[in-house]
Amino acid sequence: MKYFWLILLAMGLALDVGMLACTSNGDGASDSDSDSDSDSDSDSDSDSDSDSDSDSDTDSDSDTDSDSDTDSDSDTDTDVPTGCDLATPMDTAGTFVDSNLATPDEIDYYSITLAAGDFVQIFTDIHDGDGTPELLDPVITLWNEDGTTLLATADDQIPRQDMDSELIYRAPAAGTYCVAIEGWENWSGQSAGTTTDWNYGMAALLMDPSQAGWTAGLLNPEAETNDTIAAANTMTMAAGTGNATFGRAYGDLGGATDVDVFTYTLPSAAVATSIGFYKPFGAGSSGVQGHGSTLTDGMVTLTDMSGNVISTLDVSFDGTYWTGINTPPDANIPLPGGTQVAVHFEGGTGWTPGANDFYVLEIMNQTSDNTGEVETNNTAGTASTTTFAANTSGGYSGFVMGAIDPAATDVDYWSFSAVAGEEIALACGAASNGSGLVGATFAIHNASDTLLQTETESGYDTILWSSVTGASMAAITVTASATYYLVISATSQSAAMSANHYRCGIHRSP
Ligand SMILES: [Ca+2]
Ligand SMILES: [Ca+2]
Ligand SMILES: [Ca+2]
Ligand SMILES: [Ca+2]
Repeated sequence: MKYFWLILLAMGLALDVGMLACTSNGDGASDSDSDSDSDSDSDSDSDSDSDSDSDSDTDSDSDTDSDSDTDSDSDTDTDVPTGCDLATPMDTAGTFVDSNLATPDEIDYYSITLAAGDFVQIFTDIHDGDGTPELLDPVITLWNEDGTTLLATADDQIPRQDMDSELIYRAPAAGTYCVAIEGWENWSGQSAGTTTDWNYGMAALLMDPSQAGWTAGLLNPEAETNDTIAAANTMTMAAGTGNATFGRAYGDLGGATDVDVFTYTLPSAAVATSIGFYKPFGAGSSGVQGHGSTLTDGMVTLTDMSGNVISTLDVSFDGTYWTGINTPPDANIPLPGGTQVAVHFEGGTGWTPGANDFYVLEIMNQTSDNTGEVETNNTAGTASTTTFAANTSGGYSGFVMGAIDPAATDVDYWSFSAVAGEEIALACGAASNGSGLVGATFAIHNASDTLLQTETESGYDTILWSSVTGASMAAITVTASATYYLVISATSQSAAMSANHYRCGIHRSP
């Protein structure tokens, strides 16, 4: 896509984990360059970091392959839009194909062979290191062998890092599958321009822990039967920066009663765990727009090892959580280091079994978190203090978290200073962060403790006061340099789970 999202965040923690996956891209066929260029790894640490725009970090992959090869060598693919019947075979071992589109409307076709149940990650790398601006915004589409049935479409990663695309697919049956690469303009039917230097790299990597190229510990495929805590699959985890750990749990639902349970232990330095849906559902969709998974609704339940429910998220992948991004909510649960927990995945409310109900969960154990509250802070005079740091948008961001305990009684005040003329944007979540708080209300008061603006969380909708598209309310522009208060309360606590936290990011723009 051609635009960037401005995402204001409720979490300020820097996860520092190189999430994504395969480190390899392996020095592919084409050239010597060893580019094990990061591309995938590293980048998604993203969405946590403080600032506003998650897309900011175009990080890493850039380094890419030193290779100066202007790709001439490997342009072996068909290079003509003849379709899947003339696709160039490629492996699923991560061997990098380095090629280009010769004309704006060209589509390159490749074929891969998969066994039934195989998960594969297909990804592009437009940073080929030749020193010229890379203008191709690649779209990956996946087809059946003869190109008659569209199985999945992937544009950008979500959250967006750059223009590269990435797709995870589970093969429901053994066979040959056809992968097409083309420019976004061509795919979307827009003017394709006149650029001819549309280089790209792309690879396919089987999501098998024994497959070289993956970060050790990252991949945790399910192994049935895993329907109970006693029979759960024990996750390995990959090591992140600063003792953080992360891993992917993935599988498919084999019928209406299937539950897949994975267990893991937070490292001793951890202070929180985060469970989110991987990009197959990042576009808020099932089917072709959801990487080809037919799963429409998924429910994640986090329990202790005795089965006591800490948190539940029951989401529709076709839901809209805010129109700017449509990403299903993540559970971001404060938990002590060393805690052992179980994640239960099953179909969500409204789901009926489909032909290929696969899922990928991303789990991160974090060693830093938003600033915690100090009770008692139920009045303006006893407010907890918000700490701000400069953000990448030229303003300041402060991230806070706390619990409303007991609900309907506890009130949390957070104080902060703002300068006349500053715009105050707010991003908050309780239920949308996996909390059982019902009717969580977020308000800004002025120095006289007079209400300026308030909003109550509904379902998993994001509280977002901002000028960005899809915001729930407008940001506030303050007219006096003074102390202000963020005030949080809740109607009640869900009896179905114990988590009672909230998180907020306050973003001040001069
Ligand atoms: Ca299963
Ligand atoms: Ca199962
Ligand atoms: Ca509190
Ligand atoms: Ca309080």
